Amino acid sequence: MLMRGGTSKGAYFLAGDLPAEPAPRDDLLLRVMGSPDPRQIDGLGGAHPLTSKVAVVSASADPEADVDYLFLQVGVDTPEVSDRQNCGNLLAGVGPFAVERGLVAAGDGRTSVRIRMLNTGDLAVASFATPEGRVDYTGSAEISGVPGSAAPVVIEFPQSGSPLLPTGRARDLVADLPVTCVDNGMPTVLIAASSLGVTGYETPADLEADEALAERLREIRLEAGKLMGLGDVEGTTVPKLSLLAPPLDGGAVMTRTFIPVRCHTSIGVLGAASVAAGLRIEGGVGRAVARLPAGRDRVRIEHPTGFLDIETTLAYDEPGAVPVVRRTAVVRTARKIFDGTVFPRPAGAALH
Ligand code: NQM
Repeated sequence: MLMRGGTSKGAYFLAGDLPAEPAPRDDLLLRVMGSPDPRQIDGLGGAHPLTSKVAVVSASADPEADVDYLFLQVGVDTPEVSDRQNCGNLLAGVGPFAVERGLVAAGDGRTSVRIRMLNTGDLAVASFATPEGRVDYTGSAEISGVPGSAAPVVIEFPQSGSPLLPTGRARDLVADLPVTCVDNGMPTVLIAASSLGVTGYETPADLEADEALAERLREIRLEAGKLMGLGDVEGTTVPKLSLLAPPLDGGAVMTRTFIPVRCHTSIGVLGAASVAAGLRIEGGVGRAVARLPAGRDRVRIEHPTGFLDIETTLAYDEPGAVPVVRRTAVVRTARKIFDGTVFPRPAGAALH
């Protein structure tokens, strides 16, 4: 099934319909999406990392979850399929897909699906409208980056298993630049845009065209990846890099997020959750840039095409300690676009 999940689009599969072993599965998915090819002309992919995604869903053996969700990022112009990051946008389609495929019975009017996210091991609970036992995709919820409106999918993340500050510090000096390395579901490096000599209000296309910036970001990412315990991150999609600038439209902060080479046209859900929690860290680089709403858990993250509201509840075990994120919540929408049979490029077809 082809679905839009939040501001991304991907192919959703039942795990049982794909080879169980990663190597033949990934080979098949590359051929399904039309990769490697910058235009993905011979497959389902949309020629951008945000539209070259796969969700693999199955019934869960875990008593805490109804379904398991494995996210796979399929390279556009590289023959790579990676399970090293999660995707909170495709996550929005997982609950509806599970109901569509009969993995979860629709509730009376509304359905909640408990989802084990296999990439991180964390849990999410998605709830959405199911009048008369069917998923209703129509509704009045609007999210920035998607035209029109659709039914809201409310997603809650109970406490994440990973430490909020992977380096153990609120601020690190990486490639001679102050950064805050944070992980509230997505490893992300926060950097004040001004410290890189940009405003943070440029268009994604202008930022992507800046070769000196790209080289600087690459350097920062490789060093930050090691500090965050991710090892050699060359060729991987995490950590992401979020450039922060003061808000323009009443939010807490303006962002330009590199994922990690292309600049996001909006911002990822878990990326935004990580930014939202990271801004609130005492001594972090976001503190001087952001305008945080006093006494409120909801933080509005501005991005190139609008904003994303994230609720994070932080708890301090002792005053001054690194906080623990108790709960994160977000509203997304999803839509079934197409359901049918995909005909992958034949195996072994020569690529030039
Ligand atoms: O951060 C893009 C997206 C994402 C990931 C990326 C995402 C998230 O917008 O949860 O959703 O950061 O590669 O789909």
